[in-house]
Amino acid sequence: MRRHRLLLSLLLVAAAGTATAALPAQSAAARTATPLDRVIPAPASVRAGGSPYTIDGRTRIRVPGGSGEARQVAGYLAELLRPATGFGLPVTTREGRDGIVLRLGGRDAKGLGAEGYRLRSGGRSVTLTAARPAGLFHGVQTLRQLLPANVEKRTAQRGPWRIAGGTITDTPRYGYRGAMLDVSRHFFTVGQVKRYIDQLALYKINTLHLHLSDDQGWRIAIASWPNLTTYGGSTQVGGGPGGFYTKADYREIIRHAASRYLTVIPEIDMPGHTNAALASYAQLNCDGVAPPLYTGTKVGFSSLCVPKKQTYDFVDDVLRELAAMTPGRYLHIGGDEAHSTSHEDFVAFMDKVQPVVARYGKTVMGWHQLTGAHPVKGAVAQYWGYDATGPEERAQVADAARHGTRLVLSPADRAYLDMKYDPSTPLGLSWAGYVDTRRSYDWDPATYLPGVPARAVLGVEAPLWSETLSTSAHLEYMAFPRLPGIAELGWSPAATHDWDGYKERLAAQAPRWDALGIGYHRAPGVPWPAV
Ligand code: TNX
Repeated sequence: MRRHRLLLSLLLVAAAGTATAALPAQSAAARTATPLDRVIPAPASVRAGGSPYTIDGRTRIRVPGGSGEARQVAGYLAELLRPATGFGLPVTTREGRDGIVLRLGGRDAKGLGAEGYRLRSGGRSVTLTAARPAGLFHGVQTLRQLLPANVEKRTAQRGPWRIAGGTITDTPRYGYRGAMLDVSRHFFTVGQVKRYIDQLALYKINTLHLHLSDDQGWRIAIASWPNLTTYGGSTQVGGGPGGFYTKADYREIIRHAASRYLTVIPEIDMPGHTNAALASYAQLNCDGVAPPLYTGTKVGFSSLCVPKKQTYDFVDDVLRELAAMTPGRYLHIGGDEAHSTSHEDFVAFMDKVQPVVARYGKTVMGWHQLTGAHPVKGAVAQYWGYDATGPEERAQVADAARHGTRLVLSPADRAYLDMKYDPSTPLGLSWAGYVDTRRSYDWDPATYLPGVPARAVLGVEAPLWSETLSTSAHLEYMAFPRLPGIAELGWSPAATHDWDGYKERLAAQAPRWDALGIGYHRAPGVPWPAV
């Protein structure tokens, strides 16, 4: 029996040899294993050494005694590796000391928390250990980056598929590591959003904030106010056809995000940025007259009618339906650039709407203008100021943070992926200045806002506003290479922060983006490999 099996595996290896004989040769760089620390985000701790592990035709993916979720992660890993390696990579729940082993819980998982993992690689196996399935998933992203970039291709490639020997122990600095996509200014389909989610997951981003409504379009179906989407969703910047998500579409986005361990935070921006809603329902306007749909890019001209009772019936219905279809903890209520709302009205509106979020079992998130009203207990404010933001505004945010409001940091001249890299960037805006790759990486979330206690910072988020962006290629050109830098600020310990080292690791991602079909910007200052 044993001999029989040996013979079989010899045959398999031989077959694998002939099958790959016709494949393009692997570059020298790909033949030597990637060092364990050449990963983004930088792992918290790396101990290199020992023999590498090589994935081959006999490799199994083991989930010893595997629970449902651990098996799903194993299945995801198998699907990731099979096309390029050409190996079967069967997933098994049998114990064994060889192959790729995914272990949930146990002694070795102590201290790894909700998202951490340990990766041990040696001659016989590579083992991922985590306390929670999210940790296994993040470990898989590390494993993936340690393999040659060709592993991302969907057709058979030549190996070897080697993982350097040693141990990585890795836990995140912040629990909130977000990216925002504006699907209002230009609409993006479910497929486009899923594609972006997959790109975010590669860098251990765990939150997708969807900007679902703005002046130019309402993108989420609300059954009690159907015109919001049928009319309010019918256009976009430049006058295109727009679009919207049915509840089933939205659930599909949430399902896909969850499969990549991302939580979705939906945003309904209020009381400004509401022209699409005002155009859809005349009764929401103070004068009872619906304005026309808007396809330009100006901000700050619209407002819900704060004194009117119908406004709160509307808000209640929208937040109730949104809460019912959102498993995550947060509902984002916007609150930025309400330039057509008086300060008194803004405060009255925010104070009235925040308890509605709580009534439907959710926690309020808002842009940092929320700190100019009275943030409720537990509220999260998203800071989007920049170097030109005045000291009073910063002080107001810091003051709220000292009184318990938690912050997500998205400084516009650092974290906004829609800012041009430099004057020659064909897409994007520049109101916050130019944001080159180094600038977006080179700051520290813990010390960025003076007077904010470190514990008030939940994490970071990279927003991508879409006034000038209408295709996935546009999104990717703006997000790559800056998004991985924000992801690293969210995950990696401050001690790993170093532009000179980071730019080398960043450059090493380029072949992976090529293999994934991501058209990144070859930004100056990064030693990109020759094409
Ligand atoms: C400011 S950031 C806005 C958005 C724009 C963005 C463009 C924020 C909360 N409001 O309405 O799309 O600038 O960069």
